[in-house]
Amino acid sequence: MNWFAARDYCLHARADGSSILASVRTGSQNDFIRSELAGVPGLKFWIAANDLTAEGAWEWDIGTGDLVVYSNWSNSTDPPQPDDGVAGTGCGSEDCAVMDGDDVFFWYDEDCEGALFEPLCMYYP
Ligand SMILES: [Ca+2]
Ligand SMILES: [Ca+2]
Repeated sequence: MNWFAARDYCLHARADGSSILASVRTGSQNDFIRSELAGVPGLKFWIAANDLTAEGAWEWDIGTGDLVVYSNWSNSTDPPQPDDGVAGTGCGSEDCAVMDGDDVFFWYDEDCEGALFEPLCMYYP
């Protein structure tokens, strides 16, 4: 599903509304998720980070100003992420973040509407 569908999916994943598309705010949270996802290499998972409101201003939900402070973008590709798709097909911007199982779950920006990945939901009590 695309990022918008993943966001909606997670919002409705629990009847009591206690679920959202995952935000990853600390290195320890990131490490925990990476260890949990280690069994499914090759898949990509949408997380909540996006720069839909203003290019380059990454936030944890659209238009909230809840800015991404901790991040774990991939440096192993040329150019480093996020690249807004500059090195890709050139057919659109990349404004939503995935944890990429092809690169040990480093973060990449991808096309929010055109790219189809798995939702990574976060539950809280
Ligand atoms: Ca972007
Ligand atoms: Ca990218």
